[in-house]
Amino acid sequence: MAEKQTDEKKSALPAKSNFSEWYNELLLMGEIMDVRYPVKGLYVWFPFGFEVRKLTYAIIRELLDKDHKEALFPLLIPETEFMKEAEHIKGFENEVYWVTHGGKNELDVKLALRPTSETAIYPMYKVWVRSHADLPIKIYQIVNTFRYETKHTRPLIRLREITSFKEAHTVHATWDEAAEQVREAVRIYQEFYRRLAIPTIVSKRPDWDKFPGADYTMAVDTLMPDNRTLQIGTAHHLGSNFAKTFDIKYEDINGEQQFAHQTCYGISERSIAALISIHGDDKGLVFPPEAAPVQVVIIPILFGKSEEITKACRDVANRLKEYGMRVALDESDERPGAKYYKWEMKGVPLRVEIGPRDLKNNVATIVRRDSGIKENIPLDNIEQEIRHKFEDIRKNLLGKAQTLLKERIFDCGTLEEVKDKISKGIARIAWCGERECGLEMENVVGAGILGVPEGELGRGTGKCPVCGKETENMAIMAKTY
Ligand code: A5A
Ligand code: ZN
Repeated sequence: MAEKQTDEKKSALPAKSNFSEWYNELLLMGEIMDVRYPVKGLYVWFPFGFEVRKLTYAIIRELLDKDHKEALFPLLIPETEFMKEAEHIKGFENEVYWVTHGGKNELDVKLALRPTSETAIYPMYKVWVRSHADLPIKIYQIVNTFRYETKHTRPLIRLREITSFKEAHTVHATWDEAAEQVREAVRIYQEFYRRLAIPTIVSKRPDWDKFPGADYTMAVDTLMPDNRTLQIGTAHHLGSNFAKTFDIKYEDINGEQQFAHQTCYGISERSIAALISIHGDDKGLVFPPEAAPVQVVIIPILFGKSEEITKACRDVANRLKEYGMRVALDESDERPGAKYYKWEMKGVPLRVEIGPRDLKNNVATIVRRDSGIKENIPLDNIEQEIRHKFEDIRKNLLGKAQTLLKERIFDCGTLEEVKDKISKGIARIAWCGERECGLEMENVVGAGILGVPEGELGRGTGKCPVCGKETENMAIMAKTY
């Protein structure tokens, strides 16, 4: 497949300003996902894309492994368990795929393909939780889940088989401890996205948009290049709603039986959709070094003294590899220009060129993918020099993305203004917090309220555009994926 593509005349990547076409073409040319699988909403990871997934998920694993345990629960959920929590069923029943037959035999109890795993995990939590000494429990799994999505499906963004669903499920003694865990989950996701140089906005979802069965939902959103927001993570306080339906009880210090309190939080390959979309440019993929399958590509610039240059390039490649970097040395017969093009498409953060003049001065020429800036660095301590550049690159990518986000948040005084601005980004407007007002605002604008964001963004003064009440809460509204 990869070979075949290079044989054919290369078609150019559409400009990023044409986001939808750019995105689809980039997934193929960058060898992230193949969209030609013959089932709607199901896509195939190319090996290169899967490498990006591995590196990205290594970060979330690292963050969770500090105080969570990884486990693995079954894909199939018996209808009898699935149907226990009324709100949860209402939220998911139209999205569930059912297994009804084993061979030619109809099953006595239908089996749901998990759309999410509360109802697979909580029957086991009922068995596992006995005493306050068993708490807290913090478990996560990374699995595929299935949702019969009826909105427009899109690779990495809205899937019917979510292939990389990281879901954590925690159990606590008290409601307050669970609330603290929700905050902790949000902090973990913020750190995860900081490492990927993706700016985020955290907000509490309005009541009508919370997770089915939750007391409340905290969401992490980012703004995509086409000015729509993408929800790239959520953390839910489940109260004791599921504990009551699944009978998850613990004996407290006084020997009394108490219902447990729970949280769950999840991310998916939407994290990779955001990574690619936010950093990519007209030349292709751009990765922060931590997520880059190839971090450094070395390109020999051969004029005359080829042997010496070849030797120097191989030497640098080995040194960087030994230093722990992911390195490609491109010794193919292609011309340097063609090599640049190819590795730029692949998002390699740093290109190292070594030519006769560089060698004479004992330097290498490095070119950054994020900024295009070219400079000479001494060969003697090239490892440390490059390592420092990596951190600069991540910071620069995050800074650029943050600026682009800030420029697209618009303060609005009226719903008319919101309507006007919403095609350009996120609209910020006072909201009294009442359900009726919120629903009316959504109605008039034709877009959703994401919530009242945490921090500065959510604070201000103004009058609710529906009831006119003075408020200090600012809500954000946006077109969403
Ligand atoms: N059990 C909880 C964690 C849960 O299922 N929450 S959730 O429904 O909000 O999903 C978690 C995250 O998965 C969402 O915030 C979103 O980023 C992602 N997600 C949800 N549906 C998706 C889909 N069809 N395709 C890709 N990602 C999806
Ligand atoms: Zn109001």
